[in-house]
Amino acid sequence: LARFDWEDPLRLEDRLDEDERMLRDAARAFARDRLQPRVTEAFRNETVEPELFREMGEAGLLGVTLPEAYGGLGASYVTYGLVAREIERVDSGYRSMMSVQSSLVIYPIYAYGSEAQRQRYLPGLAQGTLIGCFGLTEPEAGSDPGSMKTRAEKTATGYRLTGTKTWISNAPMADIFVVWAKSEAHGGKIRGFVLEKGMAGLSAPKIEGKLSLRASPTGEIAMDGVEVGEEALLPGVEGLKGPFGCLNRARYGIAWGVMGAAEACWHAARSYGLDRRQFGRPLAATQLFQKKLADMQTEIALGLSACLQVGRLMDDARAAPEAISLIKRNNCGKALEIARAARDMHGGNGISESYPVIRHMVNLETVNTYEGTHDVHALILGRAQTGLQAFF
Ligand code: TGC
Ligand code: FAD
Repeated sequence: LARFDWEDPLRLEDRLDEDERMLRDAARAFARDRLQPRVTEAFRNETVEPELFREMGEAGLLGVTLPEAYGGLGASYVTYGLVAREIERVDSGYRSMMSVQSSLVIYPIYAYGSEAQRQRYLPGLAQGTLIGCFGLTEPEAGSDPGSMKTRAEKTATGYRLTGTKTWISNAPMADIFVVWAKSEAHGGKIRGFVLEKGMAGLSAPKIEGKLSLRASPTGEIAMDGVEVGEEALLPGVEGLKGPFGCLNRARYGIAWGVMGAAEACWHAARSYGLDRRQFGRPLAATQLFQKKLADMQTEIALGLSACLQVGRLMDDARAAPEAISLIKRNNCGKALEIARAARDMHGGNGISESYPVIRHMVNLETVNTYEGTHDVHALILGRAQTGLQAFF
């Protein structure tokens, strides 16, 4: 009879190659040794540690898919997903730092940037000596980024940017700002610009009072007539497909990442149920408890399997954005349900920072919302199968 591995019921491990396993193991060790010891304090106090980017960069975790010529590892999208899963096993905020840097800053500069922009920014971003952020969302344009108000006006030597971005991960400590604006010189089309910390009129105040994702800094980007040269424009893309090309990659990584957070909650609930005794026996000996563990195991195994399939399609340049919406939406929703159940299964202890479950639970509320809300991805999938758009 084939052996059943309760932690890997569908034998995901067998479907990975040697390099993927090796880089996954390195990310797991990094997460265990460098992130796990910091997370409780970082979440409690919203500690901002820019040096964490340098440590992630040294470990090769920031430019996983970036070609080696620019300082990356040149590895597969499957590897990128495996790394996201290991980091988010510790905390969604740490994965957020990594995925913004990789998919939302390094990727657009690599894919849409000039050779001069690539040379100037990519090695530092991959090493983590430069920190990047991505400004798409605005106070009045969240799910509907096409209605953004940020404008780029033409000047004699370049552009003048005016507008406000909000809810921007990494912004308060960023050196590099990839921002999207409607450019009058390009018929009002959305274009990408790379701004640098210290430019006149540019500021990035921290958003206070977050009760979720507290280990990851979030801010606004205020652009009050920021003057940039022609060299700040990303020349290789125009229209919403620019930012969406980046979001496809980040959403894909999130689908893997949230499975890491869900696994952490599942394992914690299992251990707790084996140790904790009520009514004269372990909680894990009750039918209700076992059913919840079985549901968690099933959803995580299916979610990871779907991630691997989409990852293989990505590496083959055959992953449709809607396939990414499907796994982003479903895996975030399932991970949130799993975290809520695990929190409940810990009883009163489940609300304490001594256990990881409530931290994962409140983090996953953000992850279910950003990069396209759960319902917005439903509308993307609904449109794809009916041909009818239901956004408005
Ligand atoms: P729509 O008419 O659908 O499309 C406009 C143009 O964009 C193209 N496009 C895509 N291209 C590539 N990949 C995709 N996924 C694409 N989706 C759309 C499309 O082909 C079209 O191109 P063209 O050349 O024909 O003009 O646009 P719409 O305005 O109707 O869009 C609606 C909707 C809901 C699909 C979209 O706006 C959406 O996905 N909204 C969600 C917004 C979102 O995800 N924001 C994320 C902000 S960044 C973030 O949250 C980072 S958190 C990171 C962290 O901390 O980890
Ligand atoms: P809204 O769009 O106002 O949505 C509110 C509610 O209405 C949701 O439930 C939504 O599903 C629903 N809704 C919206 N439209 C429809 C519709 N047509 N039909 C039915 N229901 C609808 N953005 C960036 O650009 N860069 C970042 O780095 C970044 N980091 C973030 C970090 C954090 C911690 C958070 C919380 C957000 C971050 N975001 C970032 C912003 C994020 O992408 C947006 O919050 C998200 O896209 C939703 O936009 P919104 O908050 O304006 O909500």
